[in-house]
Amino acid sequence: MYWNQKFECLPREALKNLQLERLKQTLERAYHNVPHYRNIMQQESIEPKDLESLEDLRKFPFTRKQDLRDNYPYGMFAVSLSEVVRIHSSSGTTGKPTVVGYTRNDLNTWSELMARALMSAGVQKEDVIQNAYGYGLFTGGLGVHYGAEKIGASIIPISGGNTKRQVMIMKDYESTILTCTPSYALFIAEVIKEMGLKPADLKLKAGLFGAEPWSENMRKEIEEKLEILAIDIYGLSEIIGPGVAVECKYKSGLHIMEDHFIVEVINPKTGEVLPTGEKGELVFTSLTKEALPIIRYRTGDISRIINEKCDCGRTSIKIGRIEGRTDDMIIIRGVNVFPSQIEHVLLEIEEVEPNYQIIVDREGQLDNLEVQVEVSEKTFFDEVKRLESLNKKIRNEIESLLGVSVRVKLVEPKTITRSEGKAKRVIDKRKI
Ligand code: DLL
Repeated sequence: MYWNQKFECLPREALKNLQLERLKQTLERAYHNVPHYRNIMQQESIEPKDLESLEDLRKFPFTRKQDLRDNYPYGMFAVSLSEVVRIHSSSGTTGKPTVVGYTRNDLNTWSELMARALMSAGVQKEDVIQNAYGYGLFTGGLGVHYGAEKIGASIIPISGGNTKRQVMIMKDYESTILTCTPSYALFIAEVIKEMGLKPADLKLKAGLFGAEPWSENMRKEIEEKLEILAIDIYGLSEIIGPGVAVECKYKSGLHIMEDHFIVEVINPKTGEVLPTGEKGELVFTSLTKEALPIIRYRTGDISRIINEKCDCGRTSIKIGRIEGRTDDMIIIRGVNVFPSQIEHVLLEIEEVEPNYQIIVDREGQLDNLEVQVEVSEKTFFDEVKRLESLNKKIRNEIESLLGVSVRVKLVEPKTITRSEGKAKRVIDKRKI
């Protein structure tokens, strides 16, 4: 099902031509209206007119989150505030937030992309969407909201939190689609069970989950526990919000909305563009944005490009699931560790739940890695022997995958704090 078949299935040649034309306009817009872009291009002795082909994009300098911070709040805008009709921002963990603005046309584009994303997951006019992404400065809530209205589906703007009420509304209003972070979807599944309900008592059939890293095993858990199709949706506020890329029902990568964004994958250390298929940092360039044109934005997200024909008929290239971030990589005694690797191991083990936390600390000169994970309710907490062997099994598997020693702490069900938005998986207590 397509929202906009013409653009979603544009032949590659036509798509490339469109990208080139739009890229030229974007570079001009950025150069002439944003001092930051003009300065860095001048420093690198490059100008928009030096771009003759799409490949020439790699000659242009990157944009980093720090650039948005340095130009806080509105310095990266290419239009005056009188043309801006919406402002969002993302908090991040350190420093000033990143502020992003949208013109009326930008909002139309974003709604269009979200309409495509929702339809790619099978959403239709008749559907009732329970939108449990947070409404507010975060782009998740309003992003989904406008896309849903564009399609003409019924949207319930419930936002995150108050999980019992979520479940009551889900049942009584007969929600068919759930949109929220994957960790919150699992929490909702837990509360459904606690309230004595089963998936069959609900009308839910699919969900679009994103805004935080999750794994294939976590998808399996969500699909089994809620008896739905779970679709991965990706995006970031600096680029537009949710709707930069989304899976179709074949779940074999996330289709990039290539008529609006160009994606590159680079080596995060050298900045060099990597050949198709190699894993590296995603870099996006916007092609149609007016208020905040963005050139070669370094996302910090790690993935790879999948250039294969998709059975759904969309012609875009895809990216693989986000495998981690360049900045959430933890270095334990010199070994690079991604939380997603630990999640992968944990979710392969039947006796534990997908609720975990990774704690890094330092004793003297030595880094300690501790993984706290909840055992499932079926696993009796008083059977010491069984717990010991479970602990050992998890430890062995993590150690053989990562090559670093780890302490595993099994905790009782429901003791790890649940998140209603983005889950915080890693607590780094080291003071380095
Ligand atoms: O999280 C936008 C969004 C809302 C996407 C709702 C999907 C659904 P930010 O708050 O700016 O925007 O955070 C962006 O979240 O760089 C990734 O690290 C992470 N992220 C987003 N989607 C995914 C995903 C929104 N599907 C940052 N898988 C990004 C893994 C994701 N990580």
